[in-house]
Amino acid sequence: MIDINTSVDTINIMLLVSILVYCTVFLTAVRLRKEIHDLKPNEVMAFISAYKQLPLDDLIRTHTEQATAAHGTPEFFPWHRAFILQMEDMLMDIDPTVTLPYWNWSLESELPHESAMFTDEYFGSTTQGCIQGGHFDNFILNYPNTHCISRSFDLEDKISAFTSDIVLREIIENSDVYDNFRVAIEAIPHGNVHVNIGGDMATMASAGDPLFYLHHAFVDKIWLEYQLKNGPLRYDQRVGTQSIQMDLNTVLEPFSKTVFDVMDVEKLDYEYVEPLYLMNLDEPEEVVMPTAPIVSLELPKVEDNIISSGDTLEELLSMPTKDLLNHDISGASVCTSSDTYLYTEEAWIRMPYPIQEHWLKHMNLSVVGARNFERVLQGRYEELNNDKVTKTRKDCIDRLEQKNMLLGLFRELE
Ligand SMILES: [Cu+2]
Repeated sequence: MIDINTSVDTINIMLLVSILVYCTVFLTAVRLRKEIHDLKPNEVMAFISAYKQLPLDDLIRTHTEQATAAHGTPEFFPWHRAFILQMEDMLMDIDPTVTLPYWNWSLESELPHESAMFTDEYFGSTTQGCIQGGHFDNFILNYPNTHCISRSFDLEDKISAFTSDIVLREIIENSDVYDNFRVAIEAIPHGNVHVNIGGDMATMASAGDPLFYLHHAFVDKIWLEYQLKNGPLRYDQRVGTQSIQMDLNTVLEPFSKTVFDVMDVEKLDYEYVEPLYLMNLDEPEEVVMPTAPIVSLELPKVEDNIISSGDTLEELLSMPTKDLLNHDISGASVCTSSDTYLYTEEAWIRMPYPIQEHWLKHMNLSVVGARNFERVLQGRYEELNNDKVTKTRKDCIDRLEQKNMLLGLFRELE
C-alpha cells in the first residue's frame, strides 16, 4: 500500500531536485557581461591575463578574411556577435570566471582620452605608437605581419568626441528599418571609436587590440537594444546595389552559424548588465571608479553675466540692504551681455568630427551616406546645444526676477 505522505514527500523532493538542476544548468549558465568600469581590479587582471593567452593572430586572421562579408553589409551586427561570442568562449576555456566586458564609450564620449581605458591599469596610456608600459607593453602580434599593438589618437594626445549617449539613444529609438539602423551605427558611432583611437584600431588588425572586443560588445548591446524595441527577428536584407543575398539563413563564416542562430541573445545565454558605476554604491572600495568624467553637460555659471557691473547675484544678496540700494544696478536688466558667452565649448555637447573618408572606403561604407547622416546628427547636436542655451537663458531670467523681487522687498523695508 502506498503511504500518501511518503509519495507527497517524494514529489516534493523530485520537484526540489528539478529546480536545483534547472538552476545549475540554466541560471548559472548565463554569462554576465559587465561594463568595464564595474569590474574589480582583480577581475580586470583576470580578463587581461586570459586575453593575453588567446590565439590573437588567428582572431585577427578571421576578422580580416571576413572583412568584406562582415563590414558594410547587413551581416555587420550578426557576424560580430558570433565573432565576440567565439572569443568569449575561448576566454572562458582559459579562465571560466572571465566573461567579456563591454565599454560604454558613449558615457565618456566628450573626452575619450580621459577614460580609464587609456591608463596603464587597463589597456595602456600610450597615445601614439606601440603601447609602452602597463599590461600591454610592446605587445607583439604576428598577423598580418609582426607588429606591436599601437594607438594613434587623432588629436595627438587627445581623442576627438565619440557619439554622445543622448544622440546614440535617439538613433536606437528612432530606427525602424534594420539596415538603416545598421548603417547609422556602423558608419559613425562605431566608426568614430575605431578611427579616433587609431593605430591598430583603425585597420582590420583591430581584432588584436583588447579595446576592439570591449567596443564590439557595446556595439552588440546597442543592436540588442534595437532588437528589444523592434523584435529579435527584425532583419531586412539590404536592397539596392547590394547583389549578395543576406537573409536569416546566411551562414556566418567561419562559425558554422546562420544569422538566425545569433538573433536571439536569450538563446545564446549571455546578458548585459547596465553600468553600475553610474549609481552611488555604498561600497566605494569595491568599485573601480572611472577616471574620466561622465558626459558633462554642465554649463558655465551665468551669474557673472547677469549683472553687467560685475556683481554676482550672491554678492548682491550678501550686501547690507543699505549698500545694496545705493549700488548701481543699471546693467541688471539684461541676462547676458553676449550670446557668444553661452556658446563656449564648455556649454556644448561635443560633436564628432567628420569621419575619415579612407576608413569609410576601407569598410565598404558609403561616403555620401555617412556625410548625409553626419549632417543629420550635426543638426541634432545643434538643437541639443541650443536647448541648453535656451534653458540657461531661462534660468538666468528666473534668477533676475527673483533678484528684482528681493530688491523690491528691500526697498519696501527701507
Ligand atoms: Cu569588424
